[in-house]
Amino acid sequence: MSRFKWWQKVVFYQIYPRSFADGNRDGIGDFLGMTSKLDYLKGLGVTALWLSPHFPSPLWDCGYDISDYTSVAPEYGSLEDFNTFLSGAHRRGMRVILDLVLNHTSDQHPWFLESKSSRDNPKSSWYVWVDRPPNNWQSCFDGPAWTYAAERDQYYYHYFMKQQPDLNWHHPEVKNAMWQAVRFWLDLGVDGFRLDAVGTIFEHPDRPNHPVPMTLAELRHFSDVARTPLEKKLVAKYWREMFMFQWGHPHDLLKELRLILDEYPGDRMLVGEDDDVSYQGNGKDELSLVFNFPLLHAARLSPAIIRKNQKERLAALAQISPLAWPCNTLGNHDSPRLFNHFGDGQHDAELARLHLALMLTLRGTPFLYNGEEIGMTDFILTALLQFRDQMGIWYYHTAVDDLGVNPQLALQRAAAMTRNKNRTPMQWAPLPNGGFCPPQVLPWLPVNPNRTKGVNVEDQDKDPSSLLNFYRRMLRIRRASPALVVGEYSALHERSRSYLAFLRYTNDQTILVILNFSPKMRSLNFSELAYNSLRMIFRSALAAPAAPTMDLEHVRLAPFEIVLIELVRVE
Ligand code: TEU
Ligand code: CA
Repeated sequence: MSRFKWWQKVVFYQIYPRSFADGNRDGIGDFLGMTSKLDYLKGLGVTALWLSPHFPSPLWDCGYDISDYTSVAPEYGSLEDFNTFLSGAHRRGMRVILDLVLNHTSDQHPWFLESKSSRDNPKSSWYVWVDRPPNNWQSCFDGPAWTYAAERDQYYYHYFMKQQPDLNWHHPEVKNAMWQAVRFWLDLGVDGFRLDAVGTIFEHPDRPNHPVPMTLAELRHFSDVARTPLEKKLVAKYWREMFMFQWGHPHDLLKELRLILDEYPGDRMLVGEDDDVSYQGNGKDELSLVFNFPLLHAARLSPAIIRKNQKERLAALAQISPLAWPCNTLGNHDSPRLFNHFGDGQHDAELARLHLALMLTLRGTPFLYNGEEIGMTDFILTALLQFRDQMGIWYYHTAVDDLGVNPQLALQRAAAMTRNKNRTPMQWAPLPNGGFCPPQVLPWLPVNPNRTKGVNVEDQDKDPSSLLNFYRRMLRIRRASPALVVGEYSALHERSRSYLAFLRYTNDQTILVILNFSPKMRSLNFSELAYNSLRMIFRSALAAPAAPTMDLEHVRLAPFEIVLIELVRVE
């Protein structure tokens, strides 16, 4: 496996710093807390960490509105605390990448405050200023994309919230300033970056109107009320078209960034928050990875949908370059939590195990999201005062004030669409605040009540049959199986609608992966496969049907069972 880069062999784990571990007991996660959990992460078996932004921020977008790119938000600790965390992770053989938000800064960043102050200061064109809105562009968060600044009697552009003004990346000084920030963290030894919203960095130069006959608020409302297949199809079309002129492909910029990282030792890596494989360039001159978002955004995970997704993704990557590497994920800080999103309300515990097995057996680098290992679920807030995601607060007020939606209904809709639900504090113990912070301290978001119903690390740590111990076991199996880490993929039994079967293979190892997505027992025949002997690596059904001898002609699968068999060929 030595010919592969470290980021092709690791399992990433996304930490949302504000919600992971509170070391100074103020209800907000911090580096002290994160450092105290490095042994937990090592024991879990993840080998690379992605931190959502830890930089100073006014928190309009929970930290994705940055007011200082080369510092640590005081509530998360000091730069020294960051270095303690980084060296602690490296000492345990774990890599660390940071979140790099290139498209925009906070409107409280000194760069914007200066730019906004007049029309002729040194930073006046570091952002996108116009005399009046040239088009109907919308922000994806809060209404029109052009906001007025009285100080210079002009409007500035923002793809996201008005508190997140877009940088003008055509300006060479913007690039130099941001590359300095990149070098600051690379010099400290970080192993790479997750590039936030790379597609929004450049907009269409002619700034044409989008063709959708409604505003963002009306489209969000239409998304909520759409019922017929035609309406739902129109919703999807409108979401695609509303922002189509506000996205671009910054390939040249990313090539420049890649060259900076390549100056440093240790194969520093870049993963883009996008699913367009063209960002992987020729396999080594742009991004190392992009996410397989089509799988994350699938309506449900069925064998047929997964098979089609893999066929398309692997073909698209192969077309880019034999070096282009896949990357799969089923959850992050923006998406509903995997456990309920891809559960069916009846077999959620079995499906959570099946979906993890899928992430760890598909070809490519898996990204896990903190809390999924204990089956954390979305927590739907019931009071606007609890909201921390402005996207939801804006939607509530717009729905009530502009669209006349009933306040109770608007609150339900806003709570369902916002990202508070999948960002609640990590549940460490069956305690009042889930062991995240002391009982008398108010956490920045409420802790999901299911913390006392077994959804916590402490209870699951001592239960051999818990999801947490299943994650630990599956991660250990993957680490010990080169074919699962770097092997090729080939689908089997492609017409099956109830189970997924495929091979992962290298020159030295072949593993048959079988995932039963149905609640029914199966008896399968894989006699078409050539082998001399078999080695059962793992099967998840403890009460698996006792097979007289294990042969591939009669593979009995229990409901939702995971089976990994090594096919040994003795030449
Ligand atoms: O998200 C970019 C992006 O895709 C969002 O428009 C996403 O669709 C939205 O969060 C609704 O799900 C990145 C970050 O992941 C997100 O947390 C930030 O809010 C956003 O950029 C702005 O930095
Ligand atoms: Ca932009």
